[in-house]
Amino acid sequence: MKKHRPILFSILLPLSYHALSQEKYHYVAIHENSTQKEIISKAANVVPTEKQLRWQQLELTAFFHFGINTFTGREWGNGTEDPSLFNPEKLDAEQWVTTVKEAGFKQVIVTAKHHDGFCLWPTKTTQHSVESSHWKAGKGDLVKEVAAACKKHQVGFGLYLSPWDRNASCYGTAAYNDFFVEQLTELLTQYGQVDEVWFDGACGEGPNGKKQVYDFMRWYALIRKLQPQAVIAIMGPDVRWVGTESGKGRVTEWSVLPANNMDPSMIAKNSQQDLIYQPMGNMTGEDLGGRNSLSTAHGLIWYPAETDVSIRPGWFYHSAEDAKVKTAQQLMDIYFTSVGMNSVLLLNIPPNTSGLISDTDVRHLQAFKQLMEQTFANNLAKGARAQSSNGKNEMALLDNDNQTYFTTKGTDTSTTIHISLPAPTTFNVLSLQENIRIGQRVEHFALEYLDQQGAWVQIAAGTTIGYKRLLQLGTVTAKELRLRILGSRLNPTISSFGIYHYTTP
Ligand code: FUL
Repeated sequence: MKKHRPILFSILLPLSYHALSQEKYHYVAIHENSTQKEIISKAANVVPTEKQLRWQQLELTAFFHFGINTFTGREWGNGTEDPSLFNPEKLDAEQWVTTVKEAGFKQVIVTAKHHDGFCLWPTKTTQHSVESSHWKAGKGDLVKEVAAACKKHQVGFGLYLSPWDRNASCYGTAAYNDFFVEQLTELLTQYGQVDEVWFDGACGEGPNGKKQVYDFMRWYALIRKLQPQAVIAIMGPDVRWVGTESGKGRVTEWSVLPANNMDPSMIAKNSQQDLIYQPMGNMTGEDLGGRNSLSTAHGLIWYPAETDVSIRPGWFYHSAEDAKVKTAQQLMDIYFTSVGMNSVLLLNIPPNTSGLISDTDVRHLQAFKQLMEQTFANNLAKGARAQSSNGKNEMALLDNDNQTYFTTKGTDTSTTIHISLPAPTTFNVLSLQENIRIGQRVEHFALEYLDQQGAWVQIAAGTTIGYKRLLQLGTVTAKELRLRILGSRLNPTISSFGIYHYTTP
């Protein structure tokens, strides 16, 4: 019989969680003879690591795709581009960072090196960098400027370093791993704190191209040593690609997944597949962590989704796309289907050839921020009374603190919470949050309101909640509401209930 051993991270949470807690872990092994009930109960106790929790709470992060492609008009450079093309004369990294900060983004990720191999910092590993460009007479360091702007404005700082490198002559040989480790070491030691490292799964070499065996375990160990607070995303163990670049996440999004292919060493192994975007098997299914997928799991892991999407059709700036910048309303739609579907949004805003975020993008981001504020500034359920016959701590639902939570008595996995609003209220958005410090549990919920004839009418229904679930509903005006938790893996732990009114511009 195959033995599975809990790896790395078994932890016990503080006693305040005692009421519900059994042991909490970020990864747990499942033994072959486990019953479905045992598996589900284990899944309900898998929790994020501290860095995963911090990352999840950011909600909005920004991507800056910038590099030689900005000047060639390409999306994927082939590595032979002349560095002298790179000359963003008005480059202002503070403009990048303050633009996204003012729009509500809490962290940024800059493409230090994309697939073309051109490095945005002066590196000892190659001549193919800003050092060989005319920008600042070869004395510029873009990574440094972005890192400094982030530090100054207290925004998280992340790095994208493409594993696939079309310029490096050693790509395809064992020496490439040393080269890559040297690049990573420079980036992780010269620019202060790094909060996210993003390893892209893309590789367009094709069947007859170069084959590189990436030494992921070495890379992960280096990051853990040099920047232990950083999450490692996509081809990494902390954050998973949501499976699409459309901005639309999953209606049913579990952060706890079967770990058959997903303990850190397996992530590395599976990343060797030729499949673009599928480093860990099929990440595009409709429900990756539902009961069916768990029933054959050998282990369970907290592995949350990140939704990356660009504000423009391309990842890099192209003037031909200036009229195609997503509007505030489109960005709101994306917010609902990413953050509102238990994911973090990574929105790409590519700076232009002068080295600035274009006016249109700035305006649309400002309008998005306004819509967000208009919609979510006030929870319309504020001041309501909440009551459940088999629940406890109902008022935690409305206290605006996601560390406190409502839960059920005994071992109840379903409940009805009656919410009595102070006055008839018009709304069209429901917001729910689970306390993911305890785990992700809710499998099925519904919202009802009392109509004028005295009948309960269902206006919303959903499956998973996780860190946050937003549902857009038909507009209703009501005073009495019922939130029904219809199924949960263990006692549900709901930290927040909100209703809002979103008016599309
Ligand atoms: C993909 C890349 O190929 C795109 O160019 C872009 O960087 C996107 C975020 O990831 O895999």
